[in-house]
Order: sequence, then C-alpha cells, then structure tokens
Amino acid sequence: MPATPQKCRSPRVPTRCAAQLMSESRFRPEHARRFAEAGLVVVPKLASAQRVRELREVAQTHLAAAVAPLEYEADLRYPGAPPARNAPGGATVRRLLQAYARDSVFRDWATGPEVAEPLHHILGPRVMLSQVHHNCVMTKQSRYSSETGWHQDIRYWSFERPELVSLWLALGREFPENGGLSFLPRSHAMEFAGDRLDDALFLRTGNPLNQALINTRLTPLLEPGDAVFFHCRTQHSAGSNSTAETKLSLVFSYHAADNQPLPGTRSASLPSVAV
Ligand SMILES: O=C(O)CCC(=O)C(=O)O
Repeated sequence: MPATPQKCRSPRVPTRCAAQLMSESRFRPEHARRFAEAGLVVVPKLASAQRVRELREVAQTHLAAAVAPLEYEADLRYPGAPPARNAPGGATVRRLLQAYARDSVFRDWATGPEVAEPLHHILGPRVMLSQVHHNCVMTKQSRYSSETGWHQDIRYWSFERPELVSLWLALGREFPENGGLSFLPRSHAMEFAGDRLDDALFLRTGNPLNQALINTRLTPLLEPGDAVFFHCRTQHSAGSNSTAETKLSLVFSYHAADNQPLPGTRSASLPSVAV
C-alpha cells in the first residue's frame, strides 16, 4: 500500500518523520501492529466533521463558563504557567476534567464504535475506559499556557500491567506553535534508568542519551478529527501555545478488563467503564 504524504515536522530539530506511523482514514489491523512497534499511531479523520463540531461546541461552552471540575495552569506550575491562581493569568484553565461525566457527546465518543474498534484491535476484546486518568478536554490557551516536559503517563498510574492506551482527538488543528504533542517513537519499549529522569520523572534534557533520543522526535500535524493512539509508556511532550487561538483536544485512556487498577491507589478511585 503506498505511503500517505508525510505530515510531521519539528521547528527545533530535524525530525525523523516515520510515514509508517501515519495511517489512512480508517483503523486497520496493521495499525495495531504499528502501534505495537512504535508506541503510537496516528489515524486521520477518526472523527467526522459533524462529531468534531458537536464535541468542540460543548468544550467551548464549558470552557467559557468555567464549568467545574477544572485544572488550572497555575495548579501545575509547569514552565510558562502563572505562579498562582491569583497571579495575572491565574484563571487560565488547563483541563476540563471528568469529560465522561460532563456531557453525553463526550460519553458517546469515548465509548462509540469509531473508538471501540481500534481499541479492540490494540487491547483485546474487553476494553475499559478509565475515569481517573486523562478523561478530559486538554486546552492550550494563547496566553499563559505552559510547556510539558518529556514524560511517560504511566509514571503516576497504578495498574497490574503498564499497558494502557490513550486516545488523543484533535478538535482543531495541532502543530508545534500551538503546543501540538511530540512523541519519541519506540520509547514505550525502552527502560529509563534513574539518572535519566528528574525528581518528577521527566526526562533530563541535558543527558546525552536522552538528547540523542529526543532528536528522533515525531510531531504529528493534526487536523480536526485526527486521532493519536499512544501507549502509556511512550515518551511525549508539548510546548506552549504562541498562536492567538485556543487549542482543544479530547483525551481518554483505556485498559484491558484483565488489567485492573491496583486496589487502594488513585487509579482505582473511580470505576472504569466498559467500551
Ligand atoms: O498538552 C500538554 O501540555 C501535555 C499533555 C500530556 O502530556 C498528557 O495529557 O499526557
């Protein structure tokens, strides 16, 4: 099958843009194999234009009205974030939390057929949505948005096996200048010894091994409705948003039914939902 045109770039370093990570318009079994190899796969147009419009409208309404529960940029204090909620820009929302419980449009997407089919290929016949991890609309606002360093999501998650999949859906265009995600392909299968990580378990960018790896970064350019499936061990990062428009992405995480959250941990604090 001919490769689709490459659609990746990085403004900072030459990017190895792996065409094999970009799929055609529908998820197929080979995409699951690519996911297994690279720790991520991009699926263009997973959501229809109508679906994106509905999701985006609810997200924008909830953001404008600051509908709780919310996470603020100031809460995390990543580089570029306001230092406190009462500082200038302190009311900048980072995430609309608990998307699944917010509105039926989010629920329908998170458990609908466009999502379930790929997840069954990747995770097996019994897939569960975690209400604890991601389960949010991720925003990058034009002022006061922050940078997220290289990390693996599993670092703070507690499951029987580190085998979760996150589904990132672009509700608008995503590219480096508005804080689009970058990934390190194949990092899901790598081990990171202690001195390669800082105290918060972000990759130390000054470490030569890390630097060589970071040079392999892939930054998919996403159109509305494009999706990225990525492994919970895949290293990823994002810059701040230097454009005038807020970036909105819908993110859910999934696990197999036989890979349960560990009892008593935060990961087990809300019931997962069958997909
Ligand atoms: O958009 C960002 O700043 C980072 C998002 C991220 O890394 C995540 O949700 O796991």
